Order: sequence, then C-alpha cells, then structure tokens
Amino acid sequence: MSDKLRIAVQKSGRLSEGSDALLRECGIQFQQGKGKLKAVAHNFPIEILFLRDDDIPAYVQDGVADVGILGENVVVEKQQSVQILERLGFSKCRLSIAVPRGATYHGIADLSGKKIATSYPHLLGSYLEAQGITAKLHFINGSVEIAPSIGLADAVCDIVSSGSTLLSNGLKEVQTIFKSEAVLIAGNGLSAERQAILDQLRFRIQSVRRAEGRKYILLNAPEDQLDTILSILPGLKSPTVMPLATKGWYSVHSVIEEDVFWEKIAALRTAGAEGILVVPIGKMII
Ligand code: PRT
Ligand code: ZN
Repeated sequence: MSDKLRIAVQKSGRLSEGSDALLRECGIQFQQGKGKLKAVAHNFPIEILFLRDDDIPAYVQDGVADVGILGENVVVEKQQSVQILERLGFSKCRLSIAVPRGATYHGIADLSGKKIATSYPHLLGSYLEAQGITAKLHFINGSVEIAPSIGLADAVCDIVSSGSTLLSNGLKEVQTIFKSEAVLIAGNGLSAERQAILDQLRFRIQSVRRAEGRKYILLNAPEDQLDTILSILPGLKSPTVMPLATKGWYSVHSVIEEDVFWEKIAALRTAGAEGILVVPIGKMII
C-alpha cells in the first residue's frame, strides 16, 4: 500500500463544516461515519483524523498527524513547533478584551492591576506585556463571558464573532488583540512521498481559494466602446475579445473581483455593454 498524508481536522464544532467543505472542494471524497475517529479518502492518498481542535497542534508537532486545519488563535496559543502553510478564509473571528457595559474604559492602561478571565493566557499575556501593562490573568476553560457577573474577574478576553454573546452578558468589547481564521499547519520532517502529496493538496487549496470571491463575466460590446469597456475589465492577463457574427460587435470575457462587482457592472452598462452574463468559478489554476 502506498503512503498516505494524515490530516487532522476538528471532529465537531465551528471549524468542521468549513474543513469538510474545503476538502470536498479540493475533490477529496470520504465518508465520516458517526462517531468515527478516522476516514480514508477514496480518491486521494489522504487519511483524515477527527479530533478536538485543541489537540491538533500537539498531534501535528509529534507527527501523529502530518498536517492539520484549525483556528490560528489555537495555533498561536498552544506554542507548538508547527508552521502555518495556508490561510483558509473561514471560521473568522477575533480575540478581544471586554469589560462590563457600565465600566469606564479610556484605554488599555485602565486594565493595569485588574483581573482578566481568559482561555488564552499566552496570547493575552504577550499582548499586555508588549503594552507594558501588568494584570492578573485568570485561566478559565469555557464560558469566560460569565466571569465578571459572578465576581470572578473585572474583564474578559475571549473569542468574538457577532458580538452577541458579549452583549447578552452585559459586556462591551473594548480592544481586539488578535484576528483569526482557519489555517493549514504542518509539522517538520515529512517523508518525500508525503511531502509530494502535501504539495498536491496545497495546489488544490490555492486553486479553490483563488476562485473564491471572483466571478467569470461575459458581455457583448459595440466596437466603438470596446476600449472603454476593456479599461473597466482587467483580466488575469488581459480580457478575451472575440468578434460576434453581427458586424461591429464583440464578445468580451474576463474575471472580476466580487467586492468591486456591482460598481464594475454599473460602469460596463453605462459604457454600452449588453447581454452581461456572470458565472461562478469553481477552481482557478494559474
Ligand atoms: O470541541 P472542540 O474543542 O473541538 O471545539 P471548541 O468548542 O474548543 O471550539 P469551537 O468549535 O467553538 O471553535 C473552534 C474555532 O472556531 C475557534 O478556535 C476559533 O478559531 C473559531 N471561531 C469562530 C470561534 C467563533 N467563531 C466563536 N464565535 N470560536 C468560538 N466562538 C465562541 C466564543 O468563544 C464565544 O463563546 O462563540 C462565542 C462568541 O460568538 P458571538 O457570535 O456571540 O460573538
Ligand atoms: Zn477546543
């Protein structure tokens, strides 16, 4: 049997849906039986281990898994000897300091000598040290947000995404100390065979990520407006331009970024573009 790359992903939680979707977008098919700790892909030399996210850095460092997908916040907090290979763009969140809504807060100096509850003592400790602030860190594993209301701490430092947990616990976010998203990590010393599989996996991930936030656009342009329309539409190299059967008209194809999409469409219409079609891109190989 030929060698397989072992990838650790979160068994169930806020990373599992994104990790699963990414592997499937990369064309990797597997079945995750309920309660199963391991799956082997049918069509790619990879074995998937389903674990708690907190355990992934140590497993990757120790070589139990070769690579892993988890939040950058956990990677940095755990301080294991692993490296971040790819940023994956999902499970985005921030690590923030929050204080009771009624408390006055003018700046980080107000936290000097205060008690701060957190599950991220390393990240918070390094941040406070860099700011020259000495505070008392109180480690809690989970439900950090209730600490001020039960008199355990003056402030908290926890993961925030929508902010509704802080709000419903009477807290206000005053300082973001770290921004996080899911990342692909690897340990050291992969065999040449596993390294080659990892290179293929990274190539696929990069192709999927490149296609995210981009659309393929096709439109018809009258000859006298072609230059104006092309100047609105820079392609990967340059847009494809093909004459239509109707004289004086061209078909133009290009790739457009999602965040400038609507303003570009408006400019194209004003410039005389017609029959504009926009289609999703599955993968983008450069
Ligand atoms: O069981 P296991 O140990 O594997 O999972 P877990 O419970 O430790 O982690 P999980 O699934 O909650 O989160 C996994 C990762 O998802 C985190 O390490 C972050 O990288 C990322 N992530 C993204 C989040 C959130 N968003 C998030 N909102 N992790 C936690 N939260 C929690 C936060 O702790 C707080 O309780 O959600 C609450 C805040 O959410 P809002 O929307 O109310 O602000
Ligand atoms: Zn966890």
